[in-house]
Amino acid sequence: AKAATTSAKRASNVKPATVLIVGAGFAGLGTAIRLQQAGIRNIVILERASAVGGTWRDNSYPGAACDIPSNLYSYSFDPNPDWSRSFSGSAEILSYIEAMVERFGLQQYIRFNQNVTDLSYDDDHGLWHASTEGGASFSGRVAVMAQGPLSNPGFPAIPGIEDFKGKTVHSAAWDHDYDFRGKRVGVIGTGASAIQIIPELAKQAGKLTVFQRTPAWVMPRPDFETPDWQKTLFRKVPASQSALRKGLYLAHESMALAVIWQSPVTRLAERLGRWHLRRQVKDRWLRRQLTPDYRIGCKRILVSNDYYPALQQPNSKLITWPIARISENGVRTVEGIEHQFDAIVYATGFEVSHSGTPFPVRGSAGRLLADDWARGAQAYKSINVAGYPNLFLTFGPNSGPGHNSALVYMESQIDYIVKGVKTILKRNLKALAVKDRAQDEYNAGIQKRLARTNWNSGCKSWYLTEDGFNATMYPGFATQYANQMSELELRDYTLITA
Ligand code: N01
Repeated sequence: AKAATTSAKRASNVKPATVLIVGAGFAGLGTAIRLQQAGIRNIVILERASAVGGTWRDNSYPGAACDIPSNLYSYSFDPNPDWSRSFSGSAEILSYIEAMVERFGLQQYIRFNQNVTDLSYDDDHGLWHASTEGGASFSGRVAVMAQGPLSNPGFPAIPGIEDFKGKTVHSAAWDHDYDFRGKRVGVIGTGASAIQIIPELAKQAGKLTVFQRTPAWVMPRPDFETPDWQKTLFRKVPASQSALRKGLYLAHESMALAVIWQSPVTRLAERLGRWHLRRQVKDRWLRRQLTPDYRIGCKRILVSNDYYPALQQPNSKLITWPIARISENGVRTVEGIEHQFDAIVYATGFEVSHSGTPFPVRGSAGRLLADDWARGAQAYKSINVAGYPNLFLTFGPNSGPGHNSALVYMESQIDYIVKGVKTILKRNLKALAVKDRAQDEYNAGIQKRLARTNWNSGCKSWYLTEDGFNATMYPGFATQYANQMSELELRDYTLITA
């Protein structure tokens, strides 16, 4: 009774939005645009920072860029004819997002500096309530979680990290005031972020030491400046840009054959990776250190033309001995050598929560999402969770793309959310609640398909939990994902009327 009184009080304090969105990155803003286009304007977006952009605001390390071509890594409903390169840098992507906010008038919806600490469903009123760090509360009939799956920097569990007396920097929280020029710099990690940072740091650092635990598959990067005639063509004939996007989409779809499953394309892709390594690294010893020992696709495939050359600069060095600890002065490896540094860069990825969210999410009758997901995250079509009515997830369980643009998946999710909200409004529902049975059946199918994928072929990656459960990736083509999201199948939901 006490909880009901408290929630009623909270509900009376705040005028509920129709849709409450957590996060003003690509997903949250895209959702707001499509809702607005569908005539739904009572929207509130809660953003923990003081600016929009999510990943592309936070990842501003030198060399930060997208490894998916810009014409595919942008919204089909907001094409940009002016991309300066085939693979744009993070600053240009952030400008695209900022311009999108202007173009669609999204500022009115965004509440900045509102870091959500709790999201709870109130069964009595059919409302979601969000509490934020500063003590404010917001509510909405529908809640959309768009806080991003990789939004908090992750530091490895290496002993002694706190002991280091020099400068510590994480790739996802770059310190632009620190001057790396002439310094002794250690980089930990050789993933997607590291291979972009290393070539830039190699230009600045006096001495650069890279600590590699697992060598990655690195492919050539077909990056070039966009010629002016192409920008003019895209502006004058928008269909030409759509055609290029379609071509890029299909080319990436074919990559699924290499990334997700074992096929002749997998072996072809491995040959291309080995050819790239042979062409760029002549030293046999170094080549051996850089040769991956797992099937391509098991971890994220990297693309770079300047990573291998950067490792061979006279001021660079690759260390493959495992790290024993971080000391006051630098990094000590297991064979007992201490490498001394002025700065250590952690390109070690993100905190990945396989069993919850960065803040507590409470569903019907106070159930906690972290409890429901204790044995691995599960959702229906990656987007709704049984017991959490009117809640929609972007990049929820098993929606991760290994081979195609995240924005393609995002568009499918956003359009599904719009369908859900329209259904709730049109039928004047208190709630749309996915059925347990529908969620279980969906997940049984997903896990069966996952068992046969490359992600389970023996490597360690952030895609998997410690015990090998995959709640991250979607085991199929983007086209299959889009098809499953194209229809809101009402038989899989309980429709709760007011
Ligand atoms: O992080 P990661 P990331 N000792 O987790 C190493 C997206 N992204 O930031 O491979 C030593 O991939 C770890 O080693 P190992 C993309 O989805 C996209 O690079 O685990 N090393 C690895 O080398 C990507 O998948 C773009 O053995 C340790 C590295 O740190 C995701 O973000 C660009 C260690 C972490 O690699 C994450 O990428 C960048 C330890 N104790 C990122 N712990 C685009 O362009 C970890 N490592 C779209």
